[in-house]
Formats: sequence, C-alpha cells, structure tokens
Amino acid sequence: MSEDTPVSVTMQKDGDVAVIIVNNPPVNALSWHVRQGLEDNFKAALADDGVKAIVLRCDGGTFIAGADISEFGKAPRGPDFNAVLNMIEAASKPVVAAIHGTALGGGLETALVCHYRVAVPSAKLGVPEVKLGLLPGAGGTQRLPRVVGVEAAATMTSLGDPVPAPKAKEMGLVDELAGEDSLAADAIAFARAKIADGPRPTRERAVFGDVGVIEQLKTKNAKRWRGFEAPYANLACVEAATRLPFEEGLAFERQEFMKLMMGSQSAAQRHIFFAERQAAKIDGLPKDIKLRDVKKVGIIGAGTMGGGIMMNFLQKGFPCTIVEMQQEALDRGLGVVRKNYDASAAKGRFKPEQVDQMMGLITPALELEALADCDLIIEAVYENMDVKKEIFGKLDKIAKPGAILASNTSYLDVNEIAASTGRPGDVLGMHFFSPANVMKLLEVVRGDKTADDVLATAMAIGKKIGKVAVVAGVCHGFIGNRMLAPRQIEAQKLLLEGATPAQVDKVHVDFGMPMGPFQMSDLAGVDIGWHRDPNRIESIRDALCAEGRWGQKKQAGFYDYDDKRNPSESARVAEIIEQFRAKAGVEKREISDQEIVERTLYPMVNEGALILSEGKAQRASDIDVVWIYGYGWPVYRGGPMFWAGLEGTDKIAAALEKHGFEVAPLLKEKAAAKSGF
Ligand code: T1G
Repeated sequence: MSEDTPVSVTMQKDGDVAVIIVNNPPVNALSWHVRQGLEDNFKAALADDGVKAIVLRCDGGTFIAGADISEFGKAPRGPDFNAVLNMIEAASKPVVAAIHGTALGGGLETALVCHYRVAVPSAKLGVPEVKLGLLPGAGGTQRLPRVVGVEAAATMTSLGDPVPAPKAKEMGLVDELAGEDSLAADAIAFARAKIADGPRPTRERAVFGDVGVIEQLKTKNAKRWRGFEAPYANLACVEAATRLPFEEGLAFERQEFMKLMMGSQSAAQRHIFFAERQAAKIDGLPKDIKLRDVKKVGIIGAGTMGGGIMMNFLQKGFPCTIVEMQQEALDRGLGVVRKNYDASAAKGRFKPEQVDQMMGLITPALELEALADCDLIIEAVYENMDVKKEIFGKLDKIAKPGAILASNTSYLDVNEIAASTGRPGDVLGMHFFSPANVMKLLEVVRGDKTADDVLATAMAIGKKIGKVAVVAGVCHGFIGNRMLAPRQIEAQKLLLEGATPAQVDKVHVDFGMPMGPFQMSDLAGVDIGWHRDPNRIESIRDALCAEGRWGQKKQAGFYDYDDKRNPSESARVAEIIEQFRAKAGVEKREISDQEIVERTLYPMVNEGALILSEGKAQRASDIDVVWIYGYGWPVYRGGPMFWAGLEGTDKIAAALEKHGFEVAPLLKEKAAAKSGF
C-alpha cells in the first residue's frame, strides 16, 4: 500500500476473531483504497494463526453501499473488485459479514462472498444496480440464486428494490438477526460459533428454484421496462446461473455487465443518480445555513392541486390548515383527499387508522385569518395574477412574522406576487406537478428578493415530503413548462402540415415518453389556458374547445374516448385540421418521424440552453432532473440536456437552423465544440 493510499480499512482482534472494519464516509463505497485495504487486511488475518474466524463490518451509518459509482468510466485503480471478493470467498477461515444500514450492490456482493451474514433488523439488503442501468457485476447474479433461489434473485436483480433484514432472514440471505445496539458483539459471537463449521463458500452451494419466474417477471413488467436494457440483462444472468457452472456464469455476467457499462443507458442513469443529489444543492449558499422552523402548514385552495399538496404534508405528520372560499368547495376538496387515502389504504399503502390520523391533522377553514399560526403557507388557487396578488396582500397582514409565503403558480411572475407584500424576502414559488401527491418534482422558484434561508427551507421541506426539489428562476413557465411550450407549439404546426396527433404522439412514446403532446393535452385538459370564447377560433385547439372537445374528461379531445377512456383517432378532429389547413392555405405533405423529433424535441434543448444562459436553472443537470421527475422523460436517456450530448449538439443546432429556429448562443457554442452541456 503506497503512502498516499487513504487508510479506510483497519483490523482489530477480539481473541481468536479478527474484526476487519471499513470506514469510507459517507456510505462506505468500495473505492479503490477500500478494495486495497480489504485485500491487505484479509491477507493479514488469513496469515495469522491466532485468527480462527473473521468478521467484516463498517463504521458510520451503513454497511458497504456499493461500488464507488464516481469511479466508473475512469482509469481503474487498486485491486480488481472480483479478485478481492474471490479471495474472501476462498478464505480458509469462516468469514461473517456484520450488516447495518444498507448492504447494496457491491456491498451485498461483498456480504455474499462472506460465508455467513448477520444483520440488525433495521438493515436493508439489495442489488439496485438495475436502477443505474447496470447489473451486479461482482458475482451477485451468480451467488444470489445459490443463497435465496432463482425467484428471489430474479426479482431482486431486475427490480432493484432492497429487502428488510427480517425478510432477508426468512429468505436465507441473512443467517442471524443481531441486536440493534450489539451488532459487533453478536457478529463476533456468531463467528466464534462457526469456527467448528468452517468456511461455507457461496459458489459451492447449489442453485435452486423455478426458472419459470423469469418469464413471468418479463410479462408482468413489460410496460414498466419498455425501452430499458438492464432489467433483461439481469434476468439473463440469473437464468445463466441455472444452467452454467459457476465460473462460466461469472464470465457471462462479466460480459453482460461490460455491455451495459459501455452503453448510453447506464451513463444516462448514473448521470441522473448524481444529478438528483446535485439538484438539492444551492450554489453559493453555505451547506449549514440555518433553516426556518416549519411545524404547521397552511394551504389556500382545496381544489385538485391544494388537496394534493396538502396530502404530501399530512403523510409526514404536518398539521395543515386548508382554506377555501365556500363550505361546499371545502367539503368537496376534503372528500377527494379522503377518497384518495381510502383508495391507497385499499391497496395496502396505509392502515385505516393511519388515514384517520392524517385526516385528523386537517383544520378546514373559510377565512385566511385561520392561517395566522402557520409557518409555511402555500397558495394553490386559480392561475390568475390579480387573484394571487390580492391573496398575498391579505396574507401579508395575517401571516405571522417569518412565515414562508409560497405560490404554487406554474407560470406566473413570482416577483410580482412578492411585490404585493411588504415581505418579499419571505415569498417564493413552490410549483408542484399534478397529481401533487404523486409526482416527485417540485420546482422551487427563487424570487429576486427571496431570502437565502427561505429558499433553503423550501428545498429542505421538499426533500422532507419526498419530492425532488429543483431551484428555478423567475421566467414564464420556469424550467419545465417553459421547455414544454415550444414543443406544444411545433406539435400544433405539424398537424397543419400533415402529421396526425397519433403520429406525433407515437414518435414521443417510441422515444420513451409516457405519452405524447396530444395525449398529454387530452389528459390534462385541452381547455387549460383557453380564453373560453367559443367564437374566437384562432387555432386547432380553439376549435376543439369551442365544440366542447376538452379532452378525456369530455370523452373527446384530440382523440375520441370510450367510457373506459380508451382513445381512438377522431374523424371530427381530422376534419377540423383539414378545415384549418385549407383556411391557412397550407399544402398537406408527408412528415417523417425524424422531422417530428427535430421539431418537437430539439427546440426543448434550445430552450434549455436559453434557460441556462439566463441563469434560470443552476446547472444543465437540474433541467434533466426536472424533465425526468416532472414529465416522465425516459431516465435511460438522461434528460434533455444529457440526451443532447448523446444526440450531438452540432446535429441539433444544424437541424434547428434547417427548420428556421434561432439557435441559442450556448447551444451554438456547444455545437462548435462538439460537446454536451
Ligand atoms: N458511489 C459513490 N457515491 C455514492 C454512492 C456510491 N455507490 N452512493 C451514495 N453516494 C454518495 C451520494 O452521491 C451522496 O454524495 C452521498 O453519497 C450520500 O448519498 C459492482 C456495479 C446508500 C441508500 O446504487 O442508494 O455496486 O451528494 O444522498 O439518502 O455490482 O446513497 O453527499 O456528495 O443518497 O442516505 C450500487 C446508491 C452501485 C447505491 C444512502 N449501489 N446509493 O442514501 O444518502 S453500483 C447503489 C444509494 C455497484 C457492483 C455494482 C444511497 C444510500 P453527496 P445519499 P442517503
């Protein structure tokens, strides 16, 4: 070990048991110096005749949480991961893994080469590599079927969800549950008791279980895995374990791992792993800035958004006061919340008593004055600036000093809203995405005068209620909706020129989006933002709205819908498009799918470049996070700005110019450098 190698693995002796301790904050990732330390310390323990058994444990909050993802794609350093693991498995003395926190990915693979596993009940064990577009590349797909059987191994590797230790014990993945506060001692005692039994190399155990589960998983998850490569590669490796000798299975796993590692999907998914965590950081703000204390939350508006927003807080135990103008609207809103919770309880997400408890946290009210004791007040009323300014003007007089005043506006100028109060420092936007209790994205809109601690508190609260919060600057539509606009405008133009709604939507669905522009419009409501004057028909959308084709809720929008909301192409819509085309004197022509990509997806990248140049997003990866968590952009494509790098910024800029767009300066710059964002 050279002088500059960080010491992240040490060894202690407890009589005839050696305890090897990993300490590599924050998650004991298997960085190169950890692998080096494991190799050195296991060699020393095995060479020491006084040592009869070995315990491997970790300091800090968790057992090993996997390979060090930040090392991927860099020049390899330190000993090969598989070589270190094979050495541990071949140990001539029994080796026991002592697990707390999480044993994930390479961490569980390390525990699997240990001959026995002891865990505290609160620990979780899993192989989440599939969520990074990968598979367990250090023998996990070959050893898991030998410990927990094919069914559990196939499920764990292809879905990537961790298993709580008590369940892991039932599965045979954990041999003994330790006391929450006595893991080290219990593991040492367990190891001492195994001296007589000796080592139990996992590779020598037989694979067991029914390989039929693999096809069942594929069928069950076909929709969820559409476009993804990794789930299928994981299953192929587990299937290989059922028919190949261990070493050949290991070689097959290695080959499949390298294919994924070299592919764009894993690069994209690893990008999002770090991007999501980066988004939580506010450049220029100290990490330990003092946050405002938020104990009680106020919601103004009990409509779909207000009710959904409130549900996030109730689920985390926040008492909420919700204000509506009329009793009937208040009752309706609370009824929807109760119905949603009852539906979740019916699916086993909540116990009935939990639903009662959450509903018990609600204080309904008809006066804004009821919000006087709230620490955070979120306005979720009609998207009208005058209405919002009036409310914030009143809140200024009602809310207690230091209360955070947030608007759920999805487009409007937060600075103008803030200016309607005498405390603009306390005002910002908290833009939730519908359904607000489901969608993970929260755009936290920073006004020019928003105080740093208010911004930091809103971001922290967002994380606390399970959201992925991203800082956005004040501009029309902030980040997500601002990029949506050019896409929707071009999609409408393409209809006039000869594309059909179904063709445009299919291009987007084939790309990996959950739905295309017109399917989304029908779901959200074609009438959103419509001027509501049936006699003013200036666009295809106006024409649809004028005759009541407001989308799924009316069983007619860009598509026709049966009473089960199954869509079909509409002859009436085709007629309306034809009428508009004739009036506009536009010649119908064949439009290629590639042109649809260039005219609906590329302009989003262009708008993202403008957003970055204007400082309305802190970083390109924040824009990616917005589109992954707010609109369902396929994570295996990494978000619009990451994807632009894969697609080629030069190719994008050239196509945008060809179609008559003005190319954003930053995009031009990237295109000239042939680089991504
Ligand atoms: N490598 C490098 N950094 C990691 C990391 C990892 N595996 N896991 C977390 N971090 C960083 C993270 O970026 C953040 O950094 C900090 O640690 C705290 O993370 C060969 C190929 C363990 C459940 O996929 O699921 O093993 O922002 O904010 O909420 O088969 O981290 O502070 O600078 O998430 O308490 C497989 C990924 C890897 C697990 C903790 N393992 N990590 O959650 O903290 S591939 C994983 C997590 C692999 C082998 C394969 C979570 C956590 P910063 P955090 P947390």
